[in-house]
Amino acid sequence: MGTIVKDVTFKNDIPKGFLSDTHVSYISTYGKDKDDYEYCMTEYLRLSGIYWGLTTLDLLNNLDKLDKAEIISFVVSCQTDEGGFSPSPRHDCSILYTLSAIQVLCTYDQLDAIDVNKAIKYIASLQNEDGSFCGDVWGEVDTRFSFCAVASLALVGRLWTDCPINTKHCVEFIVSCMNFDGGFGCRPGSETHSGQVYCCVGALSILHELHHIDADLLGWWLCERQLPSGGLNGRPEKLPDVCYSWWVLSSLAVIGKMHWIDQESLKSFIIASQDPETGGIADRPGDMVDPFHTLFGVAGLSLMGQTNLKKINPVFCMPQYVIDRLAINVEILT
Ligand code: GRG
Ligand code: ZN
Repeated sequence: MGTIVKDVTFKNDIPKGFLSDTHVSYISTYGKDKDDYEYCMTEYLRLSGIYWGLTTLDLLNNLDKLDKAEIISFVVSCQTDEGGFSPSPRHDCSILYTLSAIQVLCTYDQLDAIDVNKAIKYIASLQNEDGSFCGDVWGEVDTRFSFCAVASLALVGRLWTDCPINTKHCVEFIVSCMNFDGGFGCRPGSETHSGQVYCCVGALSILHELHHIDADLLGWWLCERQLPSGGLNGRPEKLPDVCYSWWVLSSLAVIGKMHWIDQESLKSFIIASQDPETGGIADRPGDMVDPFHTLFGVAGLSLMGQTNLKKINPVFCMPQYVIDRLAINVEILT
């Protein structure tokens, strides 16, 4: 007996093309009303929210719609005594928001606004003997945090010069999370998930250690994430979701296998997930839009060469011109 494929179908009234202007207005007005319910409820991830919105607007050639001085002073106010960044003032710091802070400041070319050395010490303090990283002082280990550490250090220029972490052990830990299907999980023995694949492939690409990957095996698992609707899921038996247009597609881009999926049908899935009235992109057609899925939809379209969008870097999920300005060279397989 065959397995039933879980997927979505499109209604008739889906948008026809990419609604660039509506996304600019959705992101640039998001958070203007500080009493808005959704805005208040997302305080615990604000700094990453700023990175999502700022990157989307930059890709859409509208970075000037945001108040640069206000954003930089907010980022500065999130650096804690430990050196890491919290999502909002008075929250706990973690390596996740530390990466977001560094990404925002790199895009604005304003790293000097914060105490970079203190942030670097914080990141290094989270590495364990086996090379893995904790996300914060509470001790959870996850390959997401390995990516955050490696990406942050590369962005501040401390991965190749005066590096404060053990990169050999860092690579060994990531490789120990590789599975029989070519993919990666959170920790050794954990199930492969596209989000973790993005993190591990990205960290190995920054470190120029992609030879550890079996690109044919991983490419096969990644391209099997595409469903008849054109959308991609995060692992077998799951529904498609626009954010996997980033986690899966960027991983395929890094291992040189983006042509293994049907890009036209993926574009249609992202286009169908836009809301023409509010602007923004949802996880799938008909759902509520949010800044997270808006970034990853726009970023996916940028990777697939959508016109009038800035080019994105598949590893850092930041505009390529920022990565070029920092002279960072990631490894990409061809
Ligand atoms: C610079 C873009 C960027 C990110 C920083 C934190 C991080 C590094 C990456 C996160 C990667 C990740 C784990 C993404 C997955 C997010 C997600 C949609 C999780 C939901 O997982 P499930 O299993 O959902 O609950 P599914 O789709 O499988 O039903
Ligand atoms: Zn999602």
